[in-house]
Amino acid sequence: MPGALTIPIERITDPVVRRIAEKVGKGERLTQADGVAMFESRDLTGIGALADAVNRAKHGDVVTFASNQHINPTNICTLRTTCVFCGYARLPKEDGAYRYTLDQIMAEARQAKDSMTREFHIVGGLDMQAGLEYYTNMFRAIKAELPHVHIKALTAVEIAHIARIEKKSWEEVLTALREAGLDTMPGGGAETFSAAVREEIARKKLGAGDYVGVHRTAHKLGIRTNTTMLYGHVETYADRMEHLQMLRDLQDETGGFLAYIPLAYHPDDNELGKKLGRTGIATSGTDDLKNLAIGRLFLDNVEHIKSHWIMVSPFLSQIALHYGVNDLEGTVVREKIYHAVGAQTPQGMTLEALLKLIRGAGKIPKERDSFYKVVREFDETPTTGDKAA
Ligand code: V47
Ligand code: SF4
Repeated sequence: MPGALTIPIERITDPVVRRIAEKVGKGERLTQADGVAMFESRDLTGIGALADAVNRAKHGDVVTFASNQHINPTNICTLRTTCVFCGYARLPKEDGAYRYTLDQIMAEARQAKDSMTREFHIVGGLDMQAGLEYYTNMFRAIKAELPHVHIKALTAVEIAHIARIEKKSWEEVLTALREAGLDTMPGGGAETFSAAVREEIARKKLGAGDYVGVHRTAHKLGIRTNTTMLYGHVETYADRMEHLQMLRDLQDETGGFLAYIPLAYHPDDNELGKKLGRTGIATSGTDDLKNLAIGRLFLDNVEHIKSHWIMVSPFLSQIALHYGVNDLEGTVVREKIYHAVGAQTPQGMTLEALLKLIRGAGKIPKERDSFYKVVREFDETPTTGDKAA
């Protein structure tokens, strides 16, 4: 259960992190410089212990997850050649390009009928043929057949794309989508906000100000959203903190973010990976854990920090439950975007495997809905770790 915040000062060896811990203890907000100092510090366990203390004060030992199914309606994308980190997108006539018809979407969606899926996570490319009607028809059809499934769909970048091709405002597009069944929005498309980084990895993508602007518009309409940061490519620690500052500022203004999910860059099968000469896993376990822990500490106004096990492996996500994380990307059915860039993880996880992972960390698993309301508790008391054979 949530409780008082106790700063684990004795577990922190780096004096710089100790000073940051004292600020946290006094309820003072961290600065971007504090964040950079933590990224530079070698005291991973100290930073983790601090993030864990803050997380426990908010969520106790409870770790939530949702049962969701990914649907990627089209991989055709006008930014295919300029988002150099992306391995998923295709040009319209390129091999492997696809755009699902409504029937194909419904065939995928119907898999949720006899399953525990409560959420569809629907994102795709910036396809000139996928305008407002394509998505409003899709959402209406899904809600007509599967009214109990929540629709978390379309990144800020996709919203802005639809608005541009339809010559409508973001507000008009979001309002029409909501009327058709959109419930919340995912956090993709943020990448790293720094203009210099964007110029290098996503030259033509919606800029930081507009990403924030679309989310602000959604929040003002009452549409809650998630947010992300892509890390581990060409960005600096200062870039990461500038990014988190923009997210914290918007959250101060609107309170509309549900969760923050740092996304570890994967270098396979994309131009950027080739340019950087990297393959396999680009980030390190240390950096993955720091991104989660620093997200927890700096984003003091965002309730939920989610680890995306598909990107960082189930085992690292399990350890992350002691580094400030209170939520795991859920059972997930058929993930495609990261598997296009070399993710070696499974494309989904069974409920049993997820429960084992959470319990193995000594935590209490609870299934949640898309607004983080607990919808299912599980009987057994958690173990404090794995049993020897
Ligand atoms: O914006 C693309 C990322 C994001 C690569 O809101 C890559 O609940 C790593 O945002 N290496 C889309 N990442 C996915 C996303 C997301 C995922 C899970 C949950 C939620 C949520 C949101 O995928 C893109 C981009 O940042 N991505 N290519 C790559 N090579
Ligand atoms: Fe298109 Fe998104 Fe890939 Fe960029 S990251 S090319 S916008 S699908």
